[in-house]
Amino acid sequence: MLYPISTDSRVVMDLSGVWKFMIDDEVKEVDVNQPLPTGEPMAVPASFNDQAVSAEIRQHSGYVWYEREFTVAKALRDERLVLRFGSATHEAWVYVNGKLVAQHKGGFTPFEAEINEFLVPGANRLTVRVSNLLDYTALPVGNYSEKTDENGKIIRKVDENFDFFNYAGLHRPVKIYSTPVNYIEDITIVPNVDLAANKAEVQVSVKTGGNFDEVRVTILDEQGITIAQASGTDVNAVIENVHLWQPLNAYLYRAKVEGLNNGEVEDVYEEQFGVRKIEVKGGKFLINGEPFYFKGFGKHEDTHVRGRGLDEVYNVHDINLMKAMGANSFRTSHYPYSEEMMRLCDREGIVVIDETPAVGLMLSFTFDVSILEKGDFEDDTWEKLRTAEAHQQVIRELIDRDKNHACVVMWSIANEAATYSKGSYEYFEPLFNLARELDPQKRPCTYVGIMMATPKTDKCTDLVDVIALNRYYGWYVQHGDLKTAEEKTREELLEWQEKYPDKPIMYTEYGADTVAGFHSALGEPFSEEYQEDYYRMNSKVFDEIPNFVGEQLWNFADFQTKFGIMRVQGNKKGIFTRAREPKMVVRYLSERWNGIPNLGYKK
Ligand code: BDP
Repeated sequence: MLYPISTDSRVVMDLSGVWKFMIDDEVKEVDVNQPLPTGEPMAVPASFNDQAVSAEIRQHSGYVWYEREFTVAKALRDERLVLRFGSATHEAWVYVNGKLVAQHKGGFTPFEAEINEFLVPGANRLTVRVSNLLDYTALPVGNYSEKTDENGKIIRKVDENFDFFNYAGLHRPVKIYSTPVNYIEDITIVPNVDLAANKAEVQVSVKTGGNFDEVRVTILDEQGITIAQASGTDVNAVIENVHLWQPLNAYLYRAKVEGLNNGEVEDVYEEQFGVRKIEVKGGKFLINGEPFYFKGFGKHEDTHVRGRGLDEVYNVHDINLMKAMGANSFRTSHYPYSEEMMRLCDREGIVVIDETPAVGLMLSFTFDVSILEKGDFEDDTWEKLRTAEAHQQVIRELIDRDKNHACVVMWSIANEAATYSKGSYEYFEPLFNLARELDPQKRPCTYVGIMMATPKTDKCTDLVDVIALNRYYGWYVQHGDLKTAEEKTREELLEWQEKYPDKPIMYTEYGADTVAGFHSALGEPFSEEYQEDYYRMNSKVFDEIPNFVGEQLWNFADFQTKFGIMRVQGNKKGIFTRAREPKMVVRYLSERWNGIPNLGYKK
């Protein structure tokens, strides 16, 4: 799916701003043919939860309504007009002048609809009903319950089966873009690099709507100089002396795609792309033929007041903080991030592990691994969950959206699922097959494994290209005992390496809750000293393991969660506070990471 941009043939209108908002109390039916009976302001894009100073709004589970007016200039009315949502979390019903024009489930991927037939001259009313409900059919997974109060009103409740606040609303930009009636619908770019010959063959496939006599593809370099040109909806362009996209040293070519009729260009779209080669071989993760070492983070889209709403200021700032630390990568834990962030990472050379919103696929929890090691362990996760359909849909939508991004080097199909339980392989195998079939660039695939999924208990490792581990030795287990934690870390990593000598291993989470400003001469847990000792211990072990190819810690910054006895104002595992002030450990990690090359570490 193409990102909406203005070109010689296209106009983009941004509907960001202050909309009207109300909670649906489910007592009085909302009439979409009338303006919403509310004066409550709500800024878009953003979560609704923290903007209003209202516990009722913040904690609401159920449906909410948004509305605003818009006008389309007369000059555009004969164009094809598309209303597009960057995301609506988690489900949306969209009405233009009271008519349903789109419905979409899944809170982290874009959707759009042509709206020409619903428009009137002058003011048009755009009304959106949004649900933040999650259950056993949805991703992420929520524990859903409802009851009826004494007045007959339904009280719904979502208990997050995951460790981040269930922020919701119109999180990403809402736009109307125009295209001509004959238009470029999609572009797929696959660069095949010949490293030895220093050249690349770039396959560009174009999907069109309507009719064109000719489709013309031009490849331009960063200076705007034409490198290649060809006609057709499936072209192969050769780039000699290719300028590779490298981690932290991005180079972006452009594919200019034009649709022509009678020799005249009707529609034009430009898609940026990077040329790079990703391989997993002999226990190494190779970018452009060289072993890459992941240094970075699991993150969240999470900022003060905006919640999970797009915040480009924080996006730019976060990437600058990463670069200053010598980091080179992050994972979009635990859902697809905004398209704006993906474009920024392409530009900045930040390496991304792109994750689906499949989190919370685990209905029982224990740190007692010995139970899992006994015979054929089975809990009721794969019996009770009905997420397969949503999972397939999101894999389709994520790959469709992000397939051309140079920054994306691997797909993460899930975070911490019950891959130690019987039935998990049967659940995941078709999903891995689907991702591998759909991705035109055939990137590696993984899932991120929970602590209980050990070399002995995990049932799905055969499916992954890279063993990605979330580990909390020294925090959730061996709490405060870094010496034993070190032994356990080493023991487990060596066991993985021995069992799967060809698969690279990396940490996708490790961390310790740390209260900024809390210090301890004894290095007690929760102190800034403990956080630093914890990371030093882990680094030491990582450097001993030959196939260990990366460290992405948990978490970049403190973030908001649901209320819980282990959470004070949310999760404090950030190495930055939520306001992005560094904790003490940032100095140590910056020194370590600035000393580790992106390519060629552990040759
Ligand atoms: C892991 C989860 C992550 C949590 C983290 C933690 O993947 O979402 O926030 O642990 O407990 O289980 O801090």
